[in-house]
Amino acid sequence: MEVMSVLLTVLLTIGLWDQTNGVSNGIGKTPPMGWNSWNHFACSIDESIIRGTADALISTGLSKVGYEYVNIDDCWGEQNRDAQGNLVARASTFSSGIKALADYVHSKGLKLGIYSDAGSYTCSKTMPGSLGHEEQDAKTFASWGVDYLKYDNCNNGGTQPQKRYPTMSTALSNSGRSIFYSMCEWGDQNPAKWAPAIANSWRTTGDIEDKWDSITSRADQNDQWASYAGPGGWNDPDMLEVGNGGMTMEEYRSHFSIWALIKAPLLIGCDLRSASSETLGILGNQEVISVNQDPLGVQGKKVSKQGDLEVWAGPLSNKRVAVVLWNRSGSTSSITAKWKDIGLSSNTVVQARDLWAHSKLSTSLQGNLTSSVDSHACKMYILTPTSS
Ligand SMILES: *[C@@H]1O[C@H](CO)[C@@H](O)[C@H](O)[C@H]1NC(C)=O
Ligand SMILES: *[C@H]1O[C@H](CO)[C@@H](O)[C@H](O)[C@H]1NC(C)=O
Repeated sequence: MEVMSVLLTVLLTIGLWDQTNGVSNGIGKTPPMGWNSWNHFACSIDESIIRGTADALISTGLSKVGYEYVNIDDCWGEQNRDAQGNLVARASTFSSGIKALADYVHSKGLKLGIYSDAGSYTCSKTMPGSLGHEEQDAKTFASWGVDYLKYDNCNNGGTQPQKRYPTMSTALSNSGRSIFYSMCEWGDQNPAKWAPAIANSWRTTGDIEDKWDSITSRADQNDQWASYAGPGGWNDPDMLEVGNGGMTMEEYRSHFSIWALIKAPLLIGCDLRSASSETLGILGNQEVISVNQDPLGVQGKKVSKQGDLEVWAGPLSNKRVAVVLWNRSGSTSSITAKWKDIGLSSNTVVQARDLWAHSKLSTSLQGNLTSSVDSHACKMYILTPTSS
């Protein structure tokens, strides 16, 4: 036992072990950032889309602001396993194979993600799931150079997720490669309560849609689990819809701001090869991204609400506070964030920086921050105390 405690002390001292959230695979210290094929392409994917997206992450500059994962969702494989029981890339759409794709993505300094399902078939039913094949499939993914696994929940035979998801976690740990483990069981059995020990992220909701009501409801459902998130393990209210065309730019700005504040994975879901400059302007806002990637890793929460006028906030490193004033109503309104609601003492004086205007407010503030906010829009700030 003495040996163990000495070893633990050494690990703690050199930083190889910490008691933050998450399966102890050492990854996901900040929420993952990247792209996933599902929200825009669903099953209509092929290797040229994946390569083109990797190219676009570089050419748009998005890789420089932190987006690194290129994640293939459902429909990448053949209907049947090969004679040895291995998953096989679909010959008609991924003829070069997943290893070649991983090599290409890695050559750009990016990482490759893949998808499977904790059931007999994936959700599309076009390919096998990994239930009962966890060790073999995890080894296959590792041998291909995969860096991220999204693990879905269809066709599961009615077995509880607490029985099915740890098996893949162990298999990934035994695979010989660091693979981000993204559980996608849609919030069944309140995964925030048990997934932090086995996964790097867990969905808290059903699938997102490119609609305002979907964004607001997913944000609210995810909010109740805020205290369970932290470095190494994150609540996941599902991937971004920014740029897919179903909402206004103000609505997309709100969607992105709230996802950043609540430390959600920032996984782009549009076709980046043809994204507009407005879309890229939202996704590429480094000041908003800095809130998401802040090393403190505390999920922001809804802290006050008057009708459809809401204040969301959370602490950042260096005693700073991130605040979103969010107007969910049908008309422009004034919204006030009060210090007592956002974790500042009443005598604290702050400088406020507007993360969308990219400017500091001209006067310092004490007690509250009040601003007019358009319908379905938000304002987002970082408050830096100058005295208290
Ligand atoms: C906000 O603070 C200002 C300046 O301290 C004060 O005059 C104002 O009444 C406050 N507004 C609200 C809504 O608390
Ligand atoms: C929120 O913004 C909308 C659209 O501009 C506006 O019509 C509405 O009045 C605002 N909400 C409130 C409570 O003022």
